[in-house]
Amino acid sequence: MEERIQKLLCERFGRDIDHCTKEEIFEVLMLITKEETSKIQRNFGKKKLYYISAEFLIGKLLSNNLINLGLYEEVKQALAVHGRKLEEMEEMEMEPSLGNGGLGRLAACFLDSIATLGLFGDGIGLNYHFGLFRQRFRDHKQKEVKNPWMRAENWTNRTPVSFTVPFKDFSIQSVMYDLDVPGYEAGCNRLHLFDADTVDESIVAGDSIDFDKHNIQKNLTLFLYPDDSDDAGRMLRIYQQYFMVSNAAQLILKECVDQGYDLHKLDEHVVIQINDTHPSMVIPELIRLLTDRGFSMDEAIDLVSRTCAYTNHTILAEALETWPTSYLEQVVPHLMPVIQELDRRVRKKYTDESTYIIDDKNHVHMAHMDIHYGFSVNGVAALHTEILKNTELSNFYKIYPDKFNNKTNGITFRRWLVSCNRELSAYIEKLIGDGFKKEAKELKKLLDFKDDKEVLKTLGRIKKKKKEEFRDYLYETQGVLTDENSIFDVQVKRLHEYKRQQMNALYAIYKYQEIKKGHKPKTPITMIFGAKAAPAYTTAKDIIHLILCLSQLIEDDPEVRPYLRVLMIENYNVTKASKIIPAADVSEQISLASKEASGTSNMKFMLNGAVTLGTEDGANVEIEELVGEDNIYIFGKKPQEVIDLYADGSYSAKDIYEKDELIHELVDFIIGEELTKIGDKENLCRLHHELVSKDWFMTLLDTKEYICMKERVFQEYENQEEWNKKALVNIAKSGFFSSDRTIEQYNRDIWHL
Ligand code: DL6
Repeated sequence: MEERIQKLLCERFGRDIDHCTKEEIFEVLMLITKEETSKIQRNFGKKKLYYISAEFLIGKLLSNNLINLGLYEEVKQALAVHGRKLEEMEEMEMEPSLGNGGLGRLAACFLDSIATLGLFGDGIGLNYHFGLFRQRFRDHKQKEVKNPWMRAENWTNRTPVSFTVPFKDFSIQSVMYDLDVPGYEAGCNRLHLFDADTVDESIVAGDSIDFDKHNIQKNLTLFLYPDDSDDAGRMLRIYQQYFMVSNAAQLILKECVDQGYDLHKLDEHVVIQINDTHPSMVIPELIRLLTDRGFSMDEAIDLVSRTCAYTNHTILAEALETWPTSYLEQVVPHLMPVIQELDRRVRKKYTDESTYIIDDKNHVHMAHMDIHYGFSVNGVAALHTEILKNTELSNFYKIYPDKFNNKTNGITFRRWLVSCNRELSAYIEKLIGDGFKKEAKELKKLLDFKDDKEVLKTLGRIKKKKKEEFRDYLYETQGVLTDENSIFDVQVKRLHEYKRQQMNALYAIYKYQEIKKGHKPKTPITMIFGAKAAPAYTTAKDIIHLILCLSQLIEDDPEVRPYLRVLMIENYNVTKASKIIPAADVSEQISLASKEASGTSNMKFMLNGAVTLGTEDGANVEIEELVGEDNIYIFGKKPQEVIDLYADGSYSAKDIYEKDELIHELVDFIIGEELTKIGDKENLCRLHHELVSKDWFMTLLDTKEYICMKERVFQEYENQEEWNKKALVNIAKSGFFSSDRTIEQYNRDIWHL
């Protein structure tokens, strides 16, 4: 390996390893990894899965791919001979900006597991040039700037595959870029990312995320989730979605024809997983393409319905997409007759208007189309699927009880343990062997060490080491020095009111006031946040402002700072997740019960030995069932209580605020002198008003219980042996959340590859 690295460095840069920069070495390692991946066998089969998703949050690939190829140690040693560190080269890699949150990261974990299990399945998405914005903090506020992550030499390969995608007034010629996805000690699949040569990065002004939304040829694949607060932005999203699915549909048919398959048996050779509603237009597009090839409408609809399966990732109405027919007429008029025909058939068969595809306001409900014309509908955690069946989609469940099924999410242990926590992974391997990397349930063997004091101490030492590493990382990247001897209490996820970062901020206010009164915690507490807010989501941005103001207030207060810190990681992404999750003691999963479909960071924290403080929501429920109530802290109203509160409209934040002295005081602190002299009064007052007069996601409902439970968590942390035992039980029971298990279930129940 050493020779090979040297040879390539000399060929490309005319220098040997001792004289090359980290960037140059990274580039050569990437080329070697790509070459090695191209040598492994491609998975193949008579039937192929196409996983279509607007997001693939794949993260950096070097170490992950080296691990999967079994080359990590070899490369590490080859570099070490010259005093160079693989970790330093990894830092040179730009993280691809192809996703936003859990949905996109799930798609990436799934690709890893699909390849690892030797299943024949590729991903299809878009090659966003700037992807999701990069977050900067300025004046205690989020500022969005563009994220130019692509480099001339990168992981994707341009292919000759190209399709013509028709829009109303023009068509666009696509280009397909491929990225190899090697499984762990297994075969390889691909992620196909579509793009267009007409796209022009120079139309984005400076560092900003502003551009001409009307110039589709130039802007089509610039950004993921372009601002949709105006018509042009919404229309652009339709252009993007159609571009993605038209390419997907054309690729699928081409591959079938190339294989010599009979398209009349499409469903025997193809299964399409529609990841959330962004790819839903693949249904009418495939029907259109088949009828163009002479298929009758009846047969085309029947075939496509037996080929497509839909995953729902949210019950939030705002995230269940609907598009006005007038928009679709302006962008893809050729699709409208198909959509109208699909709707007409539904109306003919069913009387329940709530299940129609086109409603009386002329909006097309994408999820409705997926459910009627797909053969499977799945939720992403047991509770979520039950809520879909009994509440949100109950009218559909009545019609199609057999289509509904649950597939609890999972994460790949290769990235979220083996790669991001090499120390813990190595120690587990020492205790129980390395079988857990492929058979995650083998982690259960760790329970044999539950009462082994040495093992528990070692777990504590590993945690401390990961905290030290995070301390160094945060200092290098943000200039903030954390205390590795403090408790790391971590909430990292997209910023949304339902996830209730604002409730966590109220705890910070509570603790600040307690310390001011002289009630100091035994062990200092570091509250760590990481979150991006959608650029047009005002309340979410106000919550970030509150957190950053609190952070500043405490940093400047010598009385409080030794006992409490509030820190926010800037531009939270996969790379930063892989640094903070192994270092966390407490995993904050505090969404309003019934609102978080699953959550996947809860699983990553658990696997790395953090203990969950959470509500009865999403996959927290399944974590609790596995670890038992002694090894998790659950608080707050139950999902059904919350559903009932919404149904009878009886929740009143104002009542709580007016009747409860403590809550009143905490909420008013937001607009008090301490914070308004640091922050922007307008933003803080707006947030205060939102909390008191609306509080749509019921923050104040659970705040007191949350504070009590969090106090208990910090008290119990003081008994380190007992705490480490909880950590061990969490790790031992996390095997269920391997995405290998999830994918086995998708394949067994839905895909049948
Ligand atoms: O299924 C992956 C992930 C879940 O773990 C999260 O609970 C859920 O919020 C997320 N859903 C989305 C879709 N839109 N919204 N909101 O990102 O999916």
